[in-house]
Amino acid sequence: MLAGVLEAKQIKTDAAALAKWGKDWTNGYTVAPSAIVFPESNQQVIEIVRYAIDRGLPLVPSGGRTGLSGGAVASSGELVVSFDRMNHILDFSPQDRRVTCQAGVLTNTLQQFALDQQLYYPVDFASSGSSQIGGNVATNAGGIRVIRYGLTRDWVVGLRAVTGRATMLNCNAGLIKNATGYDFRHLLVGSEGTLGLITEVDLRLTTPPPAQKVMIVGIPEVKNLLNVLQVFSRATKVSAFEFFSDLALEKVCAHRKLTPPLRHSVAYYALIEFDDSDTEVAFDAFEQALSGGWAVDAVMSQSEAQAQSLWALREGISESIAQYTPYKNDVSVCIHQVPEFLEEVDGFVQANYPDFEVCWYGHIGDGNLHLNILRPQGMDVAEFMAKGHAMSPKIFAMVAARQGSISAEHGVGLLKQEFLGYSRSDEEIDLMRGLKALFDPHQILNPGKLLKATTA
Ligand code: S2G
Ligand code: ZN
Repeated sequence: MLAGVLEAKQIKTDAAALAKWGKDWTNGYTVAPSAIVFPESNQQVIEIVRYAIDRGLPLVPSGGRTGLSGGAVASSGELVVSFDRMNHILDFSPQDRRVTCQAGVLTNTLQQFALDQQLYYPVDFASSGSSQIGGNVATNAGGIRVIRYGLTRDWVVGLRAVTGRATMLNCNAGLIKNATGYDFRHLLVGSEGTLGLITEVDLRLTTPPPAQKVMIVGIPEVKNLLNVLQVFSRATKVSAFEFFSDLALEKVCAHRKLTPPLRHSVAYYALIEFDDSDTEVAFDAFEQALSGGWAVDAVMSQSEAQAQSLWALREGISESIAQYTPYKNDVSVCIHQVPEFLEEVDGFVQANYPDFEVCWYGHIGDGNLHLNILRPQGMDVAEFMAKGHAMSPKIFAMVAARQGSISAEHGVGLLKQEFLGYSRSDEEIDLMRGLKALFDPHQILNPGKLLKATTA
């Protein structure tokens, strides 16, 4: 296979490799790739695509394999293209404040590189130690500081990708301004490997923020989350505004043997991060929240170590509830709609699935809620997943009624593909199919992900 293109060490077909590189963090799918290849250059990626075209062989791009919608799952003999060996930082321009990474560079390697240049790459999330920048771009990863710094898309100033025509696209090449027609860079960002295999990314960097403070505020009623968001956003330069329910906190404290942050438990907690210089006004903001009856208690970090321990209460949720094989939804609505949407979902689940526990957490600051239903003790995983899948259309109808998104940051992949119509119109999906046919005329790029596969 691919003799003359790849060396033997760049091809794996053993069962352990197929099992490892044939999936991501999404469970419940068959994992059955035909082989894993590890290109080391753009030219090798082009040759792999050409090889796949000649044989009608579907390709699945694979980065850090931290995806949560099955975007990197190979279930039916696909050839997995892993970017593990394309993991070099290729260029850095201090004047442009721009770095060029191969797709396989780990997110936190990029973050550290930026800090070493006295600059900052602000997109961050719990999986940044494993995720690769190519996958972050392919899913337009969001994370915990979108409220201040935006999403991955906002930092991509150029990229190279191999289309399904085995052609290399060099999109925008790091320019800040470029008014020369359709910007394919932004088409490829968030395309989940279905329009092109991203091989290199040009990212702009910014000035590192000043020292940050973290506050956890106890909020008894969900409707007051937004009052607290507003009073802190007015008073401080908010870097993050996360939230989690008392159930989520209970699971993290139990799993990681941590102490709850406040004296008494409360229905919801907001984790707020802001510039250290705003400490005084943050206290004033909290006083306002207290006198408004919106908040009941709070704790503020007094050191970087304490800030990290408060963050651990939020970032540890996903790992702490994994043992309950949660049925996950990652949805977004406009910020003002969050409280009544959350209460509508709660009411629906309690009325129709009384044995389901709803574990809420997420990025309230950008309208993104992670709705995780914990599997009831003793319920079979398959039965639970089937019930979750049957429940999702009802949840998505509530999302659609608010013109929200059925996938805020985790992507569509396999998991949300059949529900795409709750967030995108028939006309839009038809146009997406047209783009897919143009960029991938042989239907070999991650077929069946994002859009239902059509017979080629
Ligand atoms: C988060 C991580 C994945 C999940 O914690 O913000 O995006 O849903 C999630 O558990
Ligand atoms: Zn998230």
